[in-house]
Amino acid sequence: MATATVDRTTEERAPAASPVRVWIGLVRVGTIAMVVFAILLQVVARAIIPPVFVIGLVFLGVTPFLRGERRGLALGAAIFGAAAYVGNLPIIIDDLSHPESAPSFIAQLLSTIALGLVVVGGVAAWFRRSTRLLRPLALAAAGVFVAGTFASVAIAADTDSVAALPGDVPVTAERLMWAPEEVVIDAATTGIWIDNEDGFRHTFTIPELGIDVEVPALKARRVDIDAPPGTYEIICEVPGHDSMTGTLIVSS
Ligand SMILES: [Cu+2]
Repeated sequence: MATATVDRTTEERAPAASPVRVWIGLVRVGTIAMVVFAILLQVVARAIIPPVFVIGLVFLGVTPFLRGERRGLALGAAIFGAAAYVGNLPIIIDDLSHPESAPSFIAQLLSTIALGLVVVGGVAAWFRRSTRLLRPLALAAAGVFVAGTFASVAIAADTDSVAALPGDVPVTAERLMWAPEEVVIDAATTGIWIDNEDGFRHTFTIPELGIDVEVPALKARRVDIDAPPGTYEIICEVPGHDSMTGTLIVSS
């Protein structure tokens, strides 16, 4: 008799939230993290990145309405999140395979985990799944983010910049552009020193000369130049960096 009373009191004091509400809460955590990601990535890029801006805006707009039993909205957010992830997959895979460029690696790790929460939460809410897996899922997500962030920061700290040599001509990668866009060198030039001021990696690539230098975020690299007089195209081979074109002019 006494036990039954205690049980009922406990139940009245802490009514169990419905699984649907809990899953929708998880979707909301994911959409808020996506808004943070969108801001973070664009601060790192110091530029508006249209797809990221739109994705951030959609999640910002939907977040206040992700409450109660709105399973349809949660599922819609999940489908949008999955489409956004697949649509940006080449860029995401590239960033995640380069932990030495810590700012972009950490931002994409955040987006991967955030979209994972949105998709899992939205689908689980729609199908009214039990919340048994919620705690292990949340712990795994937090663990992967913390471990990945620490590893990336450590690897980036261990990645050295290369100093310029006398006779090098400097080129800067900044806000998805080469500066200057036209690099003029002569016989006295020994090499090109490439300084990456962006929070993500670039490649300094001159296909005609077989030059392809990997330049991690916020690091510098150099390359020897020994080319016949002429004009050569400079590009960056990182997915989404089509705006990075320049010209190397070797004068006689
Ligand atoms: Cu680039």
